Amino acid sequence: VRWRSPLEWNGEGTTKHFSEIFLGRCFVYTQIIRPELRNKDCTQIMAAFKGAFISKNPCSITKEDYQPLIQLDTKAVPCNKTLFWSKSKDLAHQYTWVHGNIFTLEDTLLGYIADDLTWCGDPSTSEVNEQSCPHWKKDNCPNNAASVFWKVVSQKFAEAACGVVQVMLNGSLSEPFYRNSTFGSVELLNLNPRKVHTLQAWVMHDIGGATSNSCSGSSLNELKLIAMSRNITFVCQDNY
Ligand code: DVN
Repeated sequence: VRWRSPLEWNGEGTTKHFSEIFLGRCFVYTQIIRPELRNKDCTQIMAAFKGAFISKNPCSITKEDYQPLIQLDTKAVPCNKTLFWSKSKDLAHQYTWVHGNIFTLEDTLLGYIADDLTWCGDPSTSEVNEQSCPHWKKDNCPNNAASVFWKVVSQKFAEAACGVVQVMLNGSLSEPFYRNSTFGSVELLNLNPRKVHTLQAWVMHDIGGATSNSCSGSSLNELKLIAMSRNITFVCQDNY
């Protein structure tokens, strides 16, 4: 076995002051944003989060590593209030912030805490690695701590959805729907057709960009076919 020194990875290291930011966000969320969660134990949630990747090979994290964490987050989004997004993160979050009663993954506890953070461990220490972390593309390391986390929480978020679900897509791209994205490869395929009757796409275009009607294009048609094959009604609106 050749031990990798903690300097070798091509991605940014664990976010500085990771633990303080984690706990701060957890307390903001559970005490202020959703006071009905005020009895959650943020120290326990952080211990479960770190337990998934601390002292492990940072390219060999498994979905099972995150199960103890997932079991601590029990609050599901109400029916008809789930918003997925792909290549439209800022607009989607501005929308849910203004709207107040529709939720992206990053408006739920674990998504809120982890949004825009970087984290990884190293087998030789029980600390986080602040020097560098595997980059999901550049290091040929698909099973890194962050990618596996987002896959697990995205899957759970999609499985829990019910009623009509929304997805905001970026109509200024040639492929607003991209099959290999998290939305295309995880969330779409984990919607439960017995609970989700309709998928509604909002295809947003850059203001001042070329006018287009992406809903009638081939990329959205691919999404429509996948939804229909799963017995989910598909509706699409340009520039909702
Ligand atoms: O519905 C949302 C939300 O619920 C989320 O968890 O999944 C959906 C968004 O993911 P997406 O469809 O892949 O959307 P994007 O815009 O392609 O990716 C969002 C971000 O995640 C990007 O910053 C990606 O990094 P990048 O491409 O800019 O370097 C990043 N990302 C995507 N796939 C990833 C990943 N990061 C790590 N590992 C992956 N496998």
